[in-house]
Amino acid sequence: MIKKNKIAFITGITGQDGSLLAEFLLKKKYIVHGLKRRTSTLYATQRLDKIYQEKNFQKNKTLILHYGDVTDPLNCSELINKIMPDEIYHLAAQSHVAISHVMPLYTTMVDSIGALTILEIIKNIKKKKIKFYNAATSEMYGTLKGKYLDEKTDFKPQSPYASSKLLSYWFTKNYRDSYKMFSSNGILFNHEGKTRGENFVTRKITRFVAKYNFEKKGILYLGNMSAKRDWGYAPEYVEAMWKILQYKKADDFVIASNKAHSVREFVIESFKLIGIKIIFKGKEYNEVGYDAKTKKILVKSIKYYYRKNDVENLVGNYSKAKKLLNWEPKTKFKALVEIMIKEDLKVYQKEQKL
Ligand code: NAP
Ligand code: F7E
Repeated sequence: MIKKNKIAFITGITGQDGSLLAEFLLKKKYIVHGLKRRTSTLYATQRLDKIYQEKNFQKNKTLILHYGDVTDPLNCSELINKIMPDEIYHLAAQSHVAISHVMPLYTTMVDSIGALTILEIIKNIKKKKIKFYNAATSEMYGTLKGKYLDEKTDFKPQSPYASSKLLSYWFTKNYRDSYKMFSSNGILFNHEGKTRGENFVTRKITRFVAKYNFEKKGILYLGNMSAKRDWGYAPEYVEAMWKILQYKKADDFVIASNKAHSVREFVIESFKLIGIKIIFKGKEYNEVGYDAKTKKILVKSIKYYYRKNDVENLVGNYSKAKKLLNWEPKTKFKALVEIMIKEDLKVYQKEQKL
């Protein structure tokens, strides 16, 4: 008997995780369909360039992109009914916490109603049991000082992003319990990599440091440098998403590294890689980081980048994923910073040639 390739549908395929997941699933011989939004330039599909070589209408294609938007139920329904995937990875989101304070309604439309829309579509499909992965987040916990957060910890969201993701988490759980659907939540802690969005703090730092390495000018303006995050390496986290849907039953899993580091530590490690020792002095809005050798100020904390009700500290506990999914993070904090700095040094040089 010929074994048929599995079919996956990824919302948010143009994002950091969606593009990495597409690459991962293609290696596993999946046929991958992805939802992309209409944009005025083709820049949005840049992260897929490496794996997207052929034209969309060619036969035997393994990566197929479709125009759509998770706030458009008719479009999503038509696509899912046509594609009839085995697995849906729902990653589409307005994923920036600070921006969710500026656009709370839009964030909720995309992050909560988007998930509900897809769950409803799957519920109404009777001829196939489609598995559903929901991209939940550690932000749902809020600040719980000194705790290793796991699947049993209570949630206390502190932003429209976190609240809207919590709603998507509950919808995913409700549909599993009420309709016996295979719908699982991955509660992923921060994960970064070479293609991390440029306005998340890690990439903002590594891009600045790479540029500084060549230009030797400028100041890196940041917000709360005392905030601590449990940072992992994104390619390992998308493998966890896949493992969650291969598990024998639908469930919720924390995916983390079990270690937290401050934004300040991330800055120090990044500059170290270009041979600069940074020393910090001052507090909050008056904090600066300067080059130990030249005494030049290279980093400044400013009020503008401070968030309302920022989550101060997040550190996970991935024991359940280790036990049931045989998943463990491999890349440690310093190695992650090095991967990102090396990439941004290359990116800078490439950009200069354009
Ligand atoms: P990302 O880089 O911001 O990507 C978000 C994706 O969603 C992009 O493809 C974006 O399309 C798409 N999107 C946004 N609004 C949409 C809409 N209305 N309809 C269709 N697509 C839409 O996020 P990420 O870092 O890859 O994260 C993936 C998912 O995991 C998100 O749900 C995020 O909230 C969640 N998460 C991320 C982390 C993390 O540390 N990375 C941790 C926990 C959870 P465009 O390219 O057109 O903007
Ligand atoms: O902020 C502080 C900021 O924006 C991390 C998303 O993928 O992970 C991500 O959300 C920390 C915060 O990520 C700047 O206040 C200081 O305390 O890189 P971030 P995030 O908010 O943790 C979670 C798990 C998700 O689910 C989200 O989708 O860094 N910080 N100065 C700054 N942050 C930014 N962005 N820019 C600054 O200048």
